[in-house]
Parts: sequence; structure tokens; C-alpha cells
Amino acid sequence: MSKLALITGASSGIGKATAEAFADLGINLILCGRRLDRLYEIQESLSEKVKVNILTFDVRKKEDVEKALHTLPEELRAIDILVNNAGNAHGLGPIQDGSTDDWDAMIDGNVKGLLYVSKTIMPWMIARQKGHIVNISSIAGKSTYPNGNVYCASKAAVEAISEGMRLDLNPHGIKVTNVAPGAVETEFSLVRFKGDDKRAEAVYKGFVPLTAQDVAEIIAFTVTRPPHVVIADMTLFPVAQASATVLRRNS
Ligand code: 8X3
Repeated sequence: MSKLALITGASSGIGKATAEAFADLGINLILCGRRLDRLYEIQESLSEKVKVNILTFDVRKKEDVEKALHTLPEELRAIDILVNNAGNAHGLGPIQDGSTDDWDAMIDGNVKGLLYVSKTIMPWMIARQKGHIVNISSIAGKSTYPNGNVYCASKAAVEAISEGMRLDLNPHGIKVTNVAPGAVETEFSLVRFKGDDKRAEAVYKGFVPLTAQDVAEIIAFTVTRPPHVVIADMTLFPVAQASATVLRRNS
């Protein structure tokens, strides 16, 4: 029987690439995001391969998350794989100059949003005594870099939540995988720098960054292991990167 995956932040970047990789594996999809037009496009392109449902909500809005997920009929609550991908960075600068709106956006989206979505779906997995939760963290969650402060904190929280989920869901046979990429070229930096495309492009200059597809392949690998195997934690870098702060660029 085909598996069913729900992916948040599916309208672009790693979320979209994961949807494509899962479709290639014959995994049916529930794609969640804020941008309906983009979700429709992805639905259209993947519907030849698998069943694709879409839900629009903002993970930061607790009531909206609950309401949207509860519109799913019984058969679409049998979610085998939850990919908690929605999240973003807002700003990069000294903590003393940080914007409280940016802090709210990162903590509400990257941390609380992940929790809200999981809160509804975990009981459905527990009822079936199976499931796999993949949380998209970051190297920023393992190592704080200068000016990363609150973004790094939000991803450190994701790391702790992955660990907490693994411990607490262990009696129920639910797999939990934490994926921590380094530099991936997506809309990430454009969002972080509030549409400043020159600054965003400079982040990926002088080396070959990871692509969203590279990360999606890893996610696809983690969800296709045998039933008794779980990849707890996966860190991936472009070859030019050695840590959160060491990255070799051609001058
Ligand atoms: C994205 C990677 O190094 O810009 O989370 O924080 S990094």
C-alpha cells in the first residue's frame, strides 16, 4: 500500500524538492504552505505520479493549524511521514540590534509552528502505533555563529524537540529523524535579508552550495530505511563547508 506524507513549507525550497522526491517514490502527499498558487502548481505537476492534497495555513497560527488539519478526512489522517520543514531566518545581525518582530517570526514559525503541527498529528500516529517524523533543523542548531543568535536558538530548539520526540514516542514505535543542513541555496537568504537579492546571492558566491534536491534526496533516504532502522540525526554540508563558520570560497 502507498504511504502518505504531510510536508509543511511545501511551496518552495527543501519542502517542494521533498514533495518531488517522495512523488518519485510513489508516496502520496499532503502539501501544506501559505502560497496556494504555488501549491496548486506543484499539485498539478505531481498528480500524474501520486495523489496530492493541499492545505493552506500559516504554522504560526495555532487555531488555523488545528482547523486546517482537522478538515482532513479519516483516510488522510493515516499519515505515515510528517516532514516538519516550514521555517525561516529573519535577519542576521548583533543580538542587541535584533528586531523583536524577527524574533517572534523565527520562534513562532521554527519552534512553535513545528510543535502545533506535530501536536495534531502525533496522536494519529500513536493510534496506529507507527509513523515517522522528520524535523528539518540546521547546522545553526548545533553551533551558534556570530549574528545568528535567535535563528540559531530556534534551530537548537528543533534539535532538542527531535530528541524529546524520539524519547517520548519511543514506546509507540514512531521514528524521529533530525536533518541538519549547512548552506543550501534556496529562498532562505532572500527571506533572511528581506528581499535584498544582492546580499542573498553573496551568501552562495565562490563555492558550490547544496541544492534543495540534495537535501530532499537525504530525506527520501531516511524515510526508505527498513522498518527496524531509524536515522536519528543527519548533518550535511557542501564540500566547501566544514562547520557553521568555516566555509572555503574561491576568491
Ligand atoms: C541554514 C544554514 O548556516 O545559514 O540554516 O544557518 S545557516
